[in-house]
Amino acid sequence: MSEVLDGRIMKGVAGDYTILLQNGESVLAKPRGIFRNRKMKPTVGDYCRIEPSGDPDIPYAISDILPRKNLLIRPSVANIDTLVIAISVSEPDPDLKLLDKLLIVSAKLSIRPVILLTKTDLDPDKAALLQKEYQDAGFRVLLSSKEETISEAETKEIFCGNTVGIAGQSGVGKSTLCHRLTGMEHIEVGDISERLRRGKHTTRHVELFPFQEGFLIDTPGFSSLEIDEIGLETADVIGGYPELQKISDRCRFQDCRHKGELGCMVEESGITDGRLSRYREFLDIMIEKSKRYGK
Ligand SMILES: Nc1nc2c(ncn2[C@@H]2O[C@H](COP(=O)(O)OP(=O)(O)OP(=O)(O)O)[C@@H](O)[C@H]2O)c(=O)[nH]1
Ligand SMILES: [Mg+2]
Ligand SMILES: [Zn+2]
Repeated sequence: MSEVLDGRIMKGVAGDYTILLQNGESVLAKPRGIFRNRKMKPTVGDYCRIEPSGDPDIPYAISDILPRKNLLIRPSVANIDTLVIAISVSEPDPDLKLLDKLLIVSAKLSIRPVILLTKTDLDPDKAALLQKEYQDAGFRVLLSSKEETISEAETKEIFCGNTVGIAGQSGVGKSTLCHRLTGMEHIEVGDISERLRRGKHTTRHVELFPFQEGFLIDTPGFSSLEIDEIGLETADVIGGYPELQKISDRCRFQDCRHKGELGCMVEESGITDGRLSRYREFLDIMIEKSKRYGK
């Protein structure tokens, strides 16, 4: 009988996957052809079953992927409990549309969102404003700067026993945080290659690191994320706006979309002008999309 082992996918580069086994050992594996037929791609974060492959270079083959709790398309990660959405106050300027889109996706997949404002040293006033805007909306907001990162108590609360993905624009400091938390040297951070004068060091692969009895997943940065290309429906948009959800039953019409309808109580929600206009923009895009596809 062949030896079957259970593990978790930590990393996948050019079709070769690194699997962390229950005994703490990491091994290399290639997926069996069956996944291509099933149109299922092994994804970092997946729990899988492996068997010896007979190939000395890649000694194992992934024979099964266990049912997923959730699957995030961008970044591509499976089975996460929490998504840390990293956004810098400056360099690069905060992309609040991207932040709101990731909040919508998290709500849809029942993933707990945590907002991490980075580089607060570069503009403390802007950091305070953004922190207030998103805290008032109902989100957990953490801060980190050159001098200080998230506290030990926060680290415990967010990470302990959980699988936590970190996502956000390129250059906001995702890898810097992973590096500071885990102390692992091989995480790719901008500074390292600056020293080698090779220009900016961008993370190219999703990678999972054991951390705090759970896992931390570093991901490559976004350039763009289109609201109508990530498997969302019109009704999902409001999920990113808890302050609007709270007042929905006070509006005159039960199906009020808070777009200026008669008797809409949107002003009681305390939503900021910026968040309201982003909500309305996303809703319009999704309504247009559903018209195009006739549903
Ligand atoms: N001033 C300041 N710079 C920071 C801070 N955190 C990270 N940086 C710098 O920002 C640059 C980018 O950091 P990375 O951690 O590589 O960013 P990333 O989000 O992983 O970027 P990608 O891998 O491209 O997605 C590096 O030069 C860091 O040193 C911070 O809190 N303050
Ligand atoms: Mg990175
Ligand atoms: Zn309304």
